[in-house]
Amino acid sequence: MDGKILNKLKGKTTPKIKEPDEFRVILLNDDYTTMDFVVEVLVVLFHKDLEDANRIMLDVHKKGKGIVGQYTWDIAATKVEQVHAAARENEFPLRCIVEPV
Ligand code: TYC
Repeated sequence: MDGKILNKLKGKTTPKIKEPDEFRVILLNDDYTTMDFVVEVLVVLFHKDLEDANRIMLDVHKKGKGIVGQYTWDIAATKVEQVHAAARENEFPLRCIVEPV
């Protein structure tokens, strides 16, 4: 049965608000960015502790990519820009991407 009709029958209204969509920031491996730089990025830009930062960096290094975190669109897009700006400044090819959850 149609959801709205069913809701009416039950005396409910269709919810008009929903949680904001979430996006994953995915870090990509490369052969040139130093491990230390990746760890620094994870600590400074993503507020990971050293242990988490090392774990994520090694996971990306071994598997080719890995999830750094899940954010709303604006935050995710800003993180990606910040990573690319820091990488560019330090002449590393480090890349990250956003994907919908
Ligand atoms: N593969 C790099 C190295 O061996 C380290 C690295 C890890 C680079 C994670 C990017 O997202 C990355 N120096």
